Amino acid sequence: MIFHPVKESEVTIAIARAFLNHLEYCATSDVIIVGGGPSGLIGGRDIANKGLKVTLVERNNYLGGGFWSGGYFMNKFTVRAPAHEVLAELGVPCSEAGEGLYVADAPYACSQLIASACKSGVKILNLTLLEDIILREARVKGVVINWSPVTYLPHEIAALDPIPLEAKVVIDATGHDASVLRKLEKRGLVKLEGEGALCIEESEDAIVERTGEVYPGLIATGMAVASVYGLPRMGPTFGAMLLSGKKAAEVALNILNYTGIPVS
Ligand code: 48H
Repeated sequence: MIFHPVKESEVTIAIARAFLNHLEYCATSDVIIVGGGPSGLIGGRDIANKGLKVTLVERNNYLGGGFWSGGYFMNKFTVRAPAHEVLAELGVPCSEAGEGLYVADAPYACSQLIASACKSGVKILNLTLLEDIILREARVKGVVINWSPVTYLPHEIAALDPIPLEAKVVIDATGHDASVLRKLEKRGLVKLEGEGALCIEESEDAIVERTGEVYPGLIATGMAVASVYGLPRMGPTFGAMLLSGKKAAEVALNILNYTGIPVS
């Protein structure tokens, strides 16, 4: 026998206990990130690296969002300087494809980014859909989540109530969907302009510049920022996603400092 003998029930109990601890940890976070694409992963990593409690909610079973491929069916992506410095920091090789333009391997970059977020201490709830938000005293105070597959089943079969998770700050990193912001929009609390047409030159700077708090307690990052302000999209160049995520982390840390909300 190569492997140590264990009873089948021990396997189930080990998983159930570990998940219960995990969920209990995620129930109160300093920051909840919704969306596990490039902006959410890097933002979460930077915040967790400061010792804060970060939970990342992702509706898919896998993390990475649109970062697994560059565009069309091609698994290479580009960044413009200075975002190549973030790739270097993640240990992702890239080559110069033109002046200030770098190309890298998407699966390599995506897996390194996921690993760095996990190593920093970000706790992941995958297969988990943001269903609603917690709103109190005109401030976003957390999210309401459910198991993703439930939403694809008829209501008669899956009348399953969601559960709330509290946080001091929530970051909408849900990309083109802007899923968290839409929960505020449907209550008339923010207005979303909708994404503009593609213009690489303008979009990347604009997205990083406009990354910030859109409503008390809610920060927008990545492509969600384009949906709020009607900014152009940029196709398969990802530098703005990385720098926007980093800026969202700075904004979150700032909010936690200036509001004096104690961090865990
Ligand atoms: C839980 C959810 C929910 C929900 C969505 O799309 P992403 O990769 O987002 P960004 O902004 O980090 O990066 C955008 C980039 O991938 C891209 O699309 C670019 C650069 N496009 C340019 C262009 O011109 O098209 O990741 C968002 C993640 C995904 O994994 C979703 O599954 C997840 O958010 N998500 N998770 N609950 N309600 N909605």
